[in-house]
Amino acid sequence: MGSSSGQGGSSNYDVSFKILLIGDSAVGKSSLLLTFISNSLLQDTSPTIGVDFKIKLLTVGGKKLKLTVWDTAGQERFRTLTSSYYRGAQGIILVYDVTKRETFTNLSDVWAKEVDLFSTNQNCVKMLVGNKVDIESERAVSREEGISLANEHGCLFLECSAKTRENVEQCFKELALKIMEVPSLMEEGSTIVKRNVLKQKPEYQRPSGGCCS
Ligand SMILES: Nc1nc2c(ncn2[C@@H]2O[C@H](COP(=O)(O)OP(=O)(O)OP(=O)(O)O)[C@@H](O)[C@H]2O)c(=O)[nH]1
Ligand SMILES: [Mg+2]
Repeated sequence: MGSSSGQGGSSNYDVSFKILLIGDSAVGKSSLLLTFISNSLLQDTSPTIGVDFKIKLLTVGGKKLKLTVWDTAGQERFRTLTSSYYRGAQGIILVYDVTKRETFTNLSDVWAKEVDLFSTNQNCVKMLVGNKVDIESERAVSREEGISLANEHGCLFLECSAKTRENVEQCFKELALKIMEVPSLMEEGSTIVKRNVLKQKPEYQRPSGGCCS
């Protein structure tokens, strides 16, 4: 499946959205993204330095989407760096680890506040994701608590596992579907595509064949 590199040309998709992954270090943000992008089994990841991003083309609700997913570092020393990546995001995924209570409480104490401070899109769609449900025996946050926090902050909610792939694709698809229901966000996503088409035009019109020997 088309996953990397944005060189594919804008005719390959109808809309383009920017999605941001945030949450404490080691909750599995990079793992979720890798699982979503590739078909390989969960690899060992190192903590993200600063930020990374990956591109995925997929079809949702009959539309061809280009998702640029920004994977931020959860470690506190990168916090000031991370703030600039909120700009222009249409969707934000707030991730916690269902086996580590602190990562859940930090969503209210730290991450939701960051979203309010730095998000430039008023209508931006948020999603709360509880990861690592494969280690059910170590669960420290119940599904009900997750749902209730999501309601409190007006977020969508899903529990998933980057290890078993359970619900991973759904996270991104449900978020994209919701973004597509918001007219202003949908328009933004389409504008980006139009702008790219214009940008690429001169290149397409360049005469072929060299002129110098
Ligand atoms: N059992 C299990 N382990 C997971 C899952 N997702 C991630 N992990 C493990 O958790 C550890 C941290 O995962 P990362 O994806 O690096 O975490 P992160 O949120 O990107 O961390 P930072 O980049 O520091 O913010 C790794 O050892 C992963 O293999 C999961 O669903 N189940
Ligand atoms: Mg990471």
